[in-house]
Amino acid sequence: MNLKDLEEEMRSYESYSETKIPQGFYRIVRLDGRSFHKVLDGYKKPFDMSFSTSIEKTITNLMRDSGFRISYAYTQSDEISFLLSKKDISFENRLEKILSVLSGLTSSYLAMELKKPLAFDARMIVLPDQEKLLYYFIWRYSDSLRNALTSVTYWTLRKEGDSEREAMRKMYQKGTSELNELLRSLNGNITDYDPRFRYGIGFYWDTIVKDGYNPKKDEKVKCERRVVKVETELPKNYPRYLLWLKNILKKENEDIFYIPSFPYEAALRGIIFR
Ligand SMILES: Nc1nc2c(ncn2[C@@H]2O[C@H](COP(=O)(O)OP(=O)(O)OP(=O)(O)O)[C@@H](O)[C@H]2O)c(=O)[nH]1
Ligand SMILES: [Mg+2]
Repeated sequence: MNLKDLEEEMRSYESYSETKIPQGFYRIVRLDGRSFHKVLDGYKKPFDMSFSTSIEKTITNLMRDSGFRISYAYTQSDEISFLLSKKDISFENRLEKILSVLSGLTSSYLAMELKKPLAFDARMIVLPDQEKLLYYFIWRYSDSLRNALTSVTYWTLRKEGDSEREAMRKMYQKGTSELNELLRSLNGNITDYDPRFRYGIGFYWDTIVKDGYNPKKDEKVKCERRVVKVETELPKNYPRYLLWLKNILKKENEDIFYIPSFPYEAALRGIIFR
């Protein structure tokens, strides 16, 4: 027995280190803030613009500097979805590496912004085709609408003097249309809030042309630069969001060439799109 044997044996206990994501799939990493109800204690409820700006900076930094090729990112509440480009071959698709590095980087960027320790959990979503990829993003978008409606209704009840328990009781088991009704009866209006808090925020790549200078030839030149664009006013209904997303992903060569029909359409109807 020598040290090489020890190394080999010990490595054999790294049970998941060789777990790889199968090739040819769309990969999305979704991060969710751990116990953010505590981390964001003292921030404005239900929505805080400075927190939103911090998340915005965090995601922009991640897209620029993480070393991963991220085609699109979407955030709502305390969660972030990163779509990895099909051209991204970081860590040879090793699951543990991708999840831990992305969540570590995101946590440290945001911790620097908020000036306190925090963490994001991470999961990998592996999608078989472009149809399911688009469904995924509508799902998170509709979750954002529902979350926003729930938070606004809850905090409107609280402002009206209800205790935590009373507010929860009035909202118990209510669907989206009933919550909308309840909110209207309280003269609350979801459109009073910035669209980013209702629809979430999208991040994508764009190319801009800038004036530059070539010192060797002593002449003005045009330079192309890739920049991260932040969309804080996403389309206000899901068919238009789909179309918008399709165009963004097409520019990133993600092969999105058709808009699927959406079998969950009826289920989404309860959410009032404005
Ligand atoms: N004050 C404030 N809180 C926010 C804002 N956005 C998100 N949050 C908080 O983040 C929480 C996100 O929900 P969850 O992810 O289900 O709850 P969590 O506390 O992070 O718990 P786990 O994710 O299960 O660890 C919300 O319940 C809010 O408490 C904001 O703009 N302002
Ligand atoms: Mg959370």
